[in-house]
Amino acid sequence: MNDTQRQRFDRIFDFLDTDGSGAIGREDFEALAQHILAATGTAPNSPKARALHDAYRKGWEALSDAADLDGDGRVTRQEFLSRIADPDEGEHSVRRAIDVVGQAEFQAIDADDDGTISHDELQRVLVVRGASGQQAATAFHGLDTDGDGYISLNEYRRAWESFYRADAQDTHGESLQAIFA
Ligand SMILES: [Ca+2]
Ligand SMILES: [Ca+2]
Ligand SMILES: [Ca+2]
Repeated sequence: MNDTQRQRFDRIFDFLDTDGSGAIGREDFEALAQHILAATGTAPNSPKARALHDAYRKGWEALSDAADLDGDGRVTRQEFLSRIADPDEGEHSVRRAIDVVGQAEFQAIDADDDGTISHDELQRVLVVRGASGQQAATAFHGLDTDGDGYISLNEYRRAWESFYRADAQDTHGESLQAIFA
């Protein structure tokens, strides 16, 4: 992996290790689900909230299947980095786990369930996470690659793929950095 990829993978790890304990556990995924529910104002017992919790639980299972190499129920930074750069794109890959979480996150941010993320929907979440209105606007325009004023699930996923590749021209991936700021 190159230096940019290493930095990004470290950042993804730090994002997932919500309590900064140095290892990702089931409780971190529960905390992530709680954070996104709070940031989007989703009612805790709604079907949408339950679906989100399910998705994060599946994400954790996929991550631990892929990267908990010593089977102790935690994924350390070393375990994470050794597996995320693996080209295996199968069912039990770190990327698959993050894709599951990313899709759940997309659905949570899509507050009105119209299948797209509007500028207001993204801004609400990013501002709760500490971004300025300007940073949120920049992130939105970077993610809305076809410029139709909405972020589709495909646009969101392409940004992730670009973030992973970390090549020279990945302005889309850069936009995701606002989410991990
Ligand atoms: Ca482990
Ligand atoms: Ca929407
Ligand atoms: Ca769009």
